[in-house]
Amino acid sequence: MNRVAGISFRTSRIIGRKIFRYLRVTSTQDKAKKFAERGFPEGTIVIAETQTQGKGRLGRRWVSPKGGIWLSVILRPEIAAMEVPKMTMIGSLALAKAIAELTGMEVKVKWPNDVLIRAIAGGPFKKVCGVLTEMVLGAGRVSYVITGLGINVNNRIPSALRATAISLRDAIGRNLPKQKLLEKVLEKFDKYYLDFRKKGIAPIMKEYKGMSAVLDKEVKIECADEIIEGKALDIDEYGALIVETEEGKKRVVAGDVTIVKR
Ligand code: BT5
Repeated sequence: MNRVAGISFRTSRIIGRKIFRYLRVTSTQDKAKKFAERGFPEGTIVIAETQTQGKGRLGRRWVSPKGGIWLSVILRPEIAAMEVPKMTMIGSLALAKAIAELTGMEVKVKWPNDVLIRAIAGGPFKKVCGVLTEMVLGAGRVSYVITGLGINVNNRIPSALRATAISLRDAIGRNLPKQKLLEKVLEKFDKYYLDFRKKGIAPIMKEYKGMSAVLDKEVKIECADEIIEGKALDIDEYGALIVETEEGKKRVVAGDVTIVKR
């Protein structure tokens, strides 16, 4: 049983069985990687009050001031490299379900790694969480995976990001108890991760698609070397987005999605 500030995680069987807490780190991803290299078990978590070099995808910065939840989970799934995006889906779904259950808000997942909420009914959905999955390969297979979860809880959002980003406090109008949310997120992550190990990704994918902000929408996707426009049709079993474009169906494995208003 792990204790975090007096709260017991009785429900968490794998995820959160060891928790390392820090006031300030460069990035919880890097700390978790060091622990993984030293052989720490699956489910080990690194959590920090602030990150000085919080990371997004493709070397982008993740703003991580006090008041948010910034954590990384060590995973050791027996999967091929092309299955690793499934860990991002598990993380996003766990975050979305935890927030929806605790706040009663409408929550959406935006492929591939965002969780969205909105402050007012009918208003725009904005990013409240981001997920970053990094993997390390050894002997031709996945040696371990670090899945990082960033949640804007009671932290201030810098003005430059306010058009697209939001905190739970901004949406609810009051501070949210961080411990309670953390416990819920770990409980959900544990549940979905165990489900994945037992039954594969299909049941998780079904729930993920049910909360999707992009499916059936006209989208523009900025990929590394091209921009793809079309209708988001489906997400396949490897977590790739299937888009109907003027040149036919395309399978997109990574990119930044904008929903195009028509
Ligand atoms: C992500 O990248 O969304 C992944 C974020 C993962 C953060 C967690 S925190 C714990 C762990 N340790 C880390 O160092 N990272 C993980 P991406 O989709 O590339 O989005 C990055 C973009 O989101 C930036 O370029 C900004 O535009 C925007 N952004 C930065 N900070 C934000 C924030 N706090 N909330 C919302 N949007 C933000």
